[in-house]
Amino acid sequence: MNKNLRVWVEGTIIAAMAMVLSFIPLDFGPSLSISLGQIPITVYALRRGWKPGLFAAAIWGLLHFPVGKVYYLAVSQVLIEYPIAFAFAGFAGVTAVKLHQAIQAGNDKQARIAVIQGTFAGAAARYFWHFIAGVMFWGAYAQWGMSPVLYSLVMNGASGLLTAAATMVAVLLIYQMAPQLFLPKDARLQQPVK
Ligand code: 218
Repeated sequence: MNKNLRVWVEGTIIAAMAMVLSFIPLDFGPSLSISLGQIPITVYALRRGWKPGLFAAAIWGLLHFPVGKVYYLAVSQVLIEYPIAFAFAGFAGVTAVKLHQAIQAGNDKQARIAVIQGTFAGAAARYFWHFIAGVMFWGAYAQWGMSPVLYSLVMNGASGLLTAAATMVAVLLIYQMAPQLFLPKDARLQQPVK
């Protein structure tokens, strides 16, 4: 298969896997949740880099519409929370080159650090947008007399950290079991290390 096409096809399969994982109910009310779909997206972004990562994550966000899994408060809120916020999960791939170099150099510790950093980058980039949407649109849900900013920070901060923690555990296990998954034979992120 054409190399480019292979990357895109992998991305759409990953997006579908992420959408299936999103059906595992780990929601605690409308504002707090653990998002397991972040796991395959993070693996893929670390394997293929952040650009394909953004693509796969955006497809994951868009898939929420046909399956009817969208929290709707306003058109602009939906645009921020689905195409934009989800796409930003692909930024887990910012450490892909570092990870590939570490695996090629046999530096296991450096590889794990790259996995952890990428995982947090993806979760932080995504939940930043949920935080913004939370301040703008979810203030009416604020509990315990919190201001909209504090409520959004607490809820999206907790959701982001829980999601990052679950993703980190899963992706480190996947790395331990199958490190070659993160270093495809047709990788074009960088020249092979001489
Ligand atoms: C304070 C607050 N509450 C709820 C939301 C909506 N939100 C948060 C995180 C993730 C998602 C995507 C679907 O799980 C949504 C819609 C918010 N942004 N802020």
